[in-house]
Amino acid sequence: MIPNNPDSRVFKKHPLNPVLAPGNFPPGVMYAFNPGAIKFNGEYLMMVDAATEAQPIVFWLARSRDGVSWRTDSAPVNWPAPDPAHREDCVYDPRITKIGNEYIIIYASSSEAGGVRLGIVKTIDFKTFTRVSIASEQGNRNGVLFPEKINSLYVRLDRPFGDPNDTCGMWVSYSPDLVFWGKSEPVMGPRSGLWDSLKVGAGAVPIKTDQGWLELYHGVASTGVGMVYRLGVCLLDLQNPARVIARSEDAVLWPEHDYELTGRVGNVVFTCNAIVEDDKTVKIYYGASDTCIGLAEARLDDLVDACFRKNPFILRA
Ligand code: BMA
Repeated sequence: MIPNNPDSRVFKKHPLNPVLAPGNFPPGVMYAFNPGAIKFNGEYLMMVDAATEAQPIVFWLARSRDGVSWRTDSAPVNWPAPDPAHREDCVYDPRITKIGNEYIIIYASSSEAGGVRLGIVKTIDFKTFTRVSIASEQGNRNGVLFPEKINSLYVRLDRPFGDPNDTCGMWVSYSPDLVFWGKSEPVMGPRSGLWDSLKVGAGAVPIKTDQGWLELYHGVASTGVGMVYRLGVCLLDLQNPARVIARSEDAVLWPEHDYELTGRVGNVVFTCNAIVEDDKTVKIYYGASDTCIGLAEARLDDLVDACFRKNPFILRA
C-alpha cells in the first residue's frame, strides 16, 4: 500500500520497521508486541508482551543502545508469584513509570476465574521484581501511572469495563500508597462518528508539558472488517487530570502497512510508552497487529499542537 503523504505527519514511522519481531526472540515466541519502554542504565529497555501459540503472554526484556537494533534476554522476566487472592493466568500491556529510583509497572493481570484487573509490580534493577498490589476490581485494564504525585497522591489513568453499560472510556483514580485506590472519575469517552467511536484507553505514561499532561491514548472504531485501533493525543489539566484541555480530532498513528494490518489481531497499532529525548523528540515503540513492534518519532511540540487541531473535513453546524 502507498501511504498518503508521510512527510506531513506528526509521527514518522521508522524505515526499518518493524524494529523488533518474534524472530528476534528464542524459539517458541510467536508474537512480541505492546511493550513498556524506558531508558535504563544509558540504554533503551522494553518489557514486551511475548506470546506463544498456546496463548499465555509473559513479559520479556529487550535492550538497545541506539533504539533501533535490539537484543533480547535469553529467558522471560522472573515475574513474582501471583497474589493468592487473584491467580494470574496471563499478563499483558505493561506501563513503566519511574518515581525516585523505583520503576513501577502497571499491567493487565488476567485470570480465568477472576477476570482482568490491574496489577502493580515494582523493580529497581529489572532483575528482581516485587509485587505491590492487585489494584482494581474485575474488569479494568490500560492502567498508567503518572510520573509524579498530584496533591500528595499517586494518580493513574485506567479503563474500567466491568459493567456492560460502561461506555469504555478513560478514567482517573488516586491512591496514597499504590494499594488503595479511589476518588475515581471519568476523563473522556468515545466520540461518535470519529476514529475513536467505540472505546478509548490510556496509552503512554503522561508527559508533563507547560500546557498540561500530554497523553497518547488508543481509540477503537468498529468497522466492516472488525475493530481498528489507532492512537491519538490529548492534554489534561496539570492539577486536575480529569479535566480535558484539548483533544486531537485526527488520529496521529494508524495501521496502514502489512505488518500493522495483518497478524495475531490485524488493524492494530497500540502503545504503552513514550520516551522523551533531550532534544524533545518523542519515541514510541508501538505494538503492530499484536505481532511485532514498530518505532515512530514525533516532536513534542507537534504532539501538543495536534491536540488543538480540527479536522477540516468534518461537517459542522
Ligand atoms: C486490547 C488489549 C491489547 C491489544 C488490543 C488489540 O484490548 O488486549 O493488548 O493490543 O486489544 O487486540
